[in-house]
Amino acid sequence: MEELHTTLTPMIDLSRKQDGTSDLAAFAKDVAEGLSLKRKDLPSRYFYDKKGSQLFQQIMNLPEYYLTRAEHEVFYSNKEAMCSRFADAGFFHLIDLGAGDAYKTKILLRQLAQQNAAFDYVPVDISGDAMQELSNSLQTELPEVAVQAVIGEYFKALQWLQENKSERKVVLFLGSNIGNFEKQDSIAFLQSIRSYLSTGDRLLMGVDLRKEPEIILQAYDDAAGVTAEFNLNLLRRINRELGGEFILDQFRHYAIYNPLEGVMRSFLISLKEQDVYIKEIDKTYHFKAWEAIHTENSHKYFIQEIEELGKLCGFNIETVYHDQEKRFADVLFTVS
Ligand code: AVJ
Repeated sequence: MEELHTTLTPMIDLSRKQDGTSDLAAFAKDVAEGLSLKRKDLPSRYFYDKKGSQLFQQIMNLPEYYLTRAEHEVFYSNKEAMCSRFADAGFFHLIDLGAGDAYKTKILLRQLAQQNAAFDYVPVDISGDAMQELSNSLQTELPEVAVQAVIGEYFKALQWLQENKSERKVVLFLGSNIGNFEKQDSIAFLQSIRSYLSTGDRLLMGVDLRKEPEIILQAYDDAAGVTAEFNLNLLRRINRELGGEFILDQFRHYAIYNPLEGVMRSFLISLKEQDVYIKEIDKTYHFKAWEAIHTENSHKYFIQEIEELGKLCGFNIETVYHDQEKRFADVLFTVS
């Protein structure tokens, strides 16, 4: 297949909402719902405003946050094997859900380019800025790779791909992002992904594995306090975008690991009894002293759990790739 690499393909922007509601209205609704619960709860997807994304970049470079380095090692030490699998049946679309800066995926892209594999790269991300930056950086670093960036939510992007691209697909869902979902939601998420794929397609999913509790705990409660900042930034975002009146130093970050369930949970705890007004919602929320807001779950898995999860959703394990210490796995599934 001949590709014209000098042609700049415009990015596909699926981020505009069809139903007339704004992102801000959805944020306000979710915050209002979450803070009205008996056990207060805020969705972790709202961590990632500009400041939050920067803090997450910092987290990935922390000595305690082993996940990113471990997955990088998995990719680096298995790139030949992974890429020859991907490319074993002709042309494919490499679809990167939540691509961001594609730091890890670039290892595969370089390998695939070196192998002269027939593919194009379809990074998907809700951040238009990130997709523009990634397209530009790939244009200089790997001009031989055809790139079609998509701005939008995962399922909108997958639906667009299903309707517009008939060729084989390899979907990447990296970085233990699956770990943020509750069990039921992870099943629904993977079943949805499966519904946009066909026999012969593949999924490569990055998962953090069960390990010594102290190691996990430190990854979410680092000495420099960056994770605490990241968690508290959610309140800062509510203040800025919704006119909230949270006083940040009247809350603290608290993280705890449950080894029975394999779940790392993060909270913001009110240090005293207080009322917090949020202008955009026009409501005041009461906090008792030591009352918590649950902000995030990060699941750690046994490979057997991942195998069962895959089976429930129409995926069979083809290969499990590990780092040397078996802290992290990238699991290659085929569509069953
Ligand atoms: C981006 C969801 C994989 O759960 O490890 C890092 C986010 N939260 N430190 C994770 C996160 C606190 C991260 N994921």
